[in-house]
Amino acid sequence: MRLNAAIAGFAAVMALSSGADYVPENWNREARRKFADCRFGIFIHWGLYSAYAQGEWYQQDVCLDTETYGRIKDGFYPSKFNAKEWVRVFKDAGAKYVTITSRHHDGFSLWPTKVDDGFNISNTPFKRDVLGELAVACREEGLQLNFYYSLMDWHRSDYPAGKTARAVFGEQKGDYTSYKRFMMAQISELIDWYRPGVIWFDGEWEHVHRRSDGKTERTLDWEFDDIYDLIHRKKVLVANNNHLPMRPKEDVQLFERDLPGENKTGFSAGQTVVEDRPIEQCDVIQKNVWGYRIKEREFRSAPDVVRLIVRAAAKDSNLLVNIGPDASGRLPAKAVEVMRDVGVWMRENGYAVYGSRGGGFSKDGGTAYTRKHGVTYAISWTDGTNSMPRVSTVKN
Ligand code: FHN
Repeated sequence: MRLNAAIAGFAAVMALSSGADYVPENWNREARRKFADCRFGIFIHWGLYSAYAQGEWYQQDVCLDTETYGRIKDGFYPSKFNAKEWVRVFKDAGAKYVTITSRHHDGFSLWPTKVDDGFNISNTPFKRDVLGELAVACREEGLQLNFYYSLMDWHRSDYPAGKTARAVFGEQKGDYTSYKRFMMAQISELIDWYRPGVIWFDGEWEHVHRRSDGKTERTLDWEFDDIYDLIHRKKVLVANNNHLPMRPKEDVQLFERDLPGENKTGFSAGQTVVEDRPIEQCDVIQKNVWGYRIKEREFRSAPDVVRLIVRAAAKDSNLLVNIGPDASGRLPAKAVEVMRDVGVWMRENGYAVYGSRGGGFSKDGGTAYTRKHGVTYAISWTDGTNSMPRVSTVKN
């Protein structure tokens, strides 16, 4: 008897911890639906790495230890940062939300967090609360604000180093209980202070290894149930860019630089599409880099970005397009120009995109279909040209 009860109890704990019996509440379903309706958001990769102007992986690329890398903090003064101006550009482009790197892999926080060792914006000469200013500007313009949050870390001694962090720390066992406590305290601050719509995780993959037989092996149990439950208790959605199949408690399925169901980047091999959750594809406007890179000359054109938006919409997905501001806090001029032209198209044709659901593609791939309120829209373009897509209504 007792053994059976113990086995049943154990099974229940297992089920709970894997989230298999998770049932989303009404607020959660509603927030997912609203998120899917947005269809277009702006991703911002901005942090201390922007000062090095070599992309967001610079510290790891050149194997800088945390002390050396962090020295640039004392010279970080983005004098041109103006949250209102940023948000005006995003809104004019037709974006409905903004997702910013609150803390990327380098471990630097863009808000005056009280729970770290001082590696945050309040300890730079700039001192201002970047996320706070952005939250106010987004609220004023009616844009949702979401926070990217890196799980992996190249700064803290309690982080159990995975395959990329070893380039910075060498072997580092860390103390995950302490690191998780820190992350949960930061996430609480982010939600309580700024009320984001989504916490967008990244970096779990540094502890996932794909074996030659295709199976995955994990070197860290992140204990996501505790983290996800905290976020859900505060009525915020969870997204995890882990390049893996969805967990029940994850609210948004993410595809990095890929349309759902495709695997052009090599990131999406292990991912499948689930029916009941919104999808988001993130992609870059610069070439192959998310953070600011001073030598960057190649930017996507406005028609290219619009095609990304409509192709994502045809696959029932939002598009989150990334811009990397520079160390002064300015958005690259070319990105601003492209966004302005995207906005012109969205103002005229956005009715076929916002609030729509995916309708797939024509056989030749040159037309994307979206559906909304019983109407099907065909959005067509000619490959090999730089023309904007045209929208028409499909007669049933
Ligand atoms: O390593 C990051 C990268 O810097 C960037 O943040 C992208 C955005 O999706 N995610 C990671 C790579 O998967």
